[in-house]
Formats: sequence, C-alpha cells, structure tokens
Amino acid sequence: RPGEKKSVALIGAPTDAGAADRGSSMGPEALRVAGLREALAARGLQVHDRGNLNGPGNPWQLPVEGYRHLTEVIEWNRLVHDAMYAALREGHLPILLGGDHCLAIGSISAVARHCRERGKKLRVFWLDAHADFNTRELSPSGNIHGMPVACLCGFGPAQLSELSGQKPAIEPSVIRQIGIRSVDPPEKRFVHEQGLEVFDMRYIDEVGMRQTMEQALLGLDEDTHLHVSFDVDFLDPEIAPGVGTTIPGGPSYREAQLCMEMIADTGRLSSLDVMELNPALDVRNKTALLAVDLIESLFGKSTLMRRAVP
Ligand code: 4U7
Ligand code: MN
Ligand code: MN
Ligand code: MN
Repeated sequence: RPGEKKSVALIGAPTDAGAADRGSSMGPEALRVAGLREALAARGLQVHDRGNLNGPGNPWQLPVEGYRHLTEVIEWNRLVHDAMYAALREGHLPILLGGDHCLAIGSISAVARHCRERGKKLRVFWLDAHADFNTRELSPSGNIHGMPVACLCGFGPAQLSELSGQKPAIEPSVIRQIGIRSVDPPEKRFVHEQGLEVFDMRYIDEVGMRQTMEQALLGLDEDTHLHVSFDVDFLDPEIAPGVGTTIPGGPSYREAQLCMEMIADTGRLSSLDVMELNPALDVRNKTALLAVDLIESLFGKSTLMRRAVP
C-alpha cells in the first residue's frame, strides 16, 4: 500500500519461566524505557504498543522429567503464538519483547503458520551465543530457553512442537544461526546431525561479518519472510552485560551494527524477537539502550547517506 506507513506491533511477554536466571521478565519494560517506541517512530514507522501479555508467574521449581516449568512455558507460548499470529494477520510487523528465549517457539510457530497460509518462503536468523538446540534428553539444565530451535524442528513436547498446527513447524534448512560460541557437547552432535547452518564466532573471525551475512542472506527473494530472533547474549558481554548467560567473545558493537544494517538492506525483515534482556543484571539500562540502537539499524538507520563500499 504505497503512501501508507509501515506499521509495527510491540508485544511484551514478561516471563523468565524458561530461563536459568530470574529477571528477563523485566525485559519488555526496560526496552520501552530505553525508548524503543520513539526510535521506531523516528524511522517513519507507525508503532502500536499492544502492552504486555498476561501469563502465569514463575513457580521457581526444579525440572520435572527433563523440563523446568513446562506448564508455564506452554501457556506463555500459546499466548505469544496467538498475539504474534493476530498481529501478522492485521498486516503489522510484530516485534516480540521478551522474556526468555523459550518464547521464540510461540513466535516462530505463528510466523510459520502465517507463511504457510500465504505461500511465502521463510528464513529464520537466530542471533545468539547459543544454538538453543537441546532436547529433554540432551539438556544439562532442563531450561526450555535452551530448547526452542529443537522444539520448532519437531523435537520437543507436542504442546510446544505442534503450536503452528503442523509438526515440525519449520525445517532446519530455513535457519541460519549467527554468533554461536557455546554449545553443549551432545547438543553439538545433534546440530550436526540435523544439518543446521551455523555461522559460529570462529567463522565470523575468519571471514568477517560482511561475508558471513552475505552467506546467510543467500537465496533470499521477494517472496521470503525474514524472521530475526535476536537473543541479546549474541552481543559481546563487554558491551551487553544485561543478560543471564554471558559468553565472552561475541560480536563487537561495529560487527553487530553491520549485521543489522545488512539485514535492513534486504528489505525483507517481517518479524522480530528481542529476547533474554535481563535488567536485573544490567548497568543503568545500557544493554537495553544498545538493543534499541541496534534495532534502529535493523530498521534502516545507518550512519552514512550512501554506502562507500559497493
Ligand atoms: B539462551 C544451555 F547448558 N545450553 O541448555 C542450556 F549452557 O536462550 C544454555 O540462548 C542455554 O540464552 C541458553 O541450559 C539459552 C547451558
Ligand atoms: Mn537463546
Ligand atoms: Mn543465548
Ligand atoms: Mn540467555
């Protein structure tokens, strides 16, 4: 619709039931306080803040049969799925404000359902220090925020794996994982077995962020829905301390900016998760401010008026 402003819907999901640490439940509000709405509006977007979903609290219990807080995680993912799916149907670009990363199951299930109905191709960018490909059998923790990619690929409890109305919700071939640097040994074997395309930190060190992104973006066309699942622990903890599971050696500020800018350049970004921000561990909300800064780049804010490098 020419002349009409592109609209984004902000959906807050304040839970940490899938995580190892408490506090990512405060993520949505910290992103708002850091000026997310204003930053998106400044990019020329119409912003609809849908407020926060209202799900169960965190019972803070030990894992049962390999899953921690499975009941709560299922309920939250149902809520997230329904809210994301409704926003997509209304023509918005939905942004899920996490919350821990288990919620990407609901979010990406909604995106997969939407793409199936519209006959669109799907590409998922998983920006994370972790592969999040554990299962109940493989996981050392039982925390479901370490399992969303496996659940989406059909390896998980039915109530999570079948949310999109189809199991698996997505094929491993649609996923590109970027920034990975912490994978549990059994999880690693499973990642290889399922053939996930992983651009780990070693790869980024060797070829640079530019060539990494070129590779990850290969094959994207005008029929592709690009979903970005941004786990804030993707970033180097020196610049982004406000996350539960910090892993050193992540992308620098410049590398992260380039990553976001190259996604923006494709014009294909159609949905986004901003996950795992933990204000309880942050310093004067700086990680939230950094996340907002990077999201601005993801929506096309770049430093120069034109590109120096073709
Ligand atoms: B996050 C872990 F054991 N692999 O499964 C696990 F190291 O969403 C961490 O990427 C998972 O932050 C991290 O518990 C999940 C652990
Ligand atoms: Mn994650
Ligand atoms: Mn992570
Ligand atoms: Mn984490």
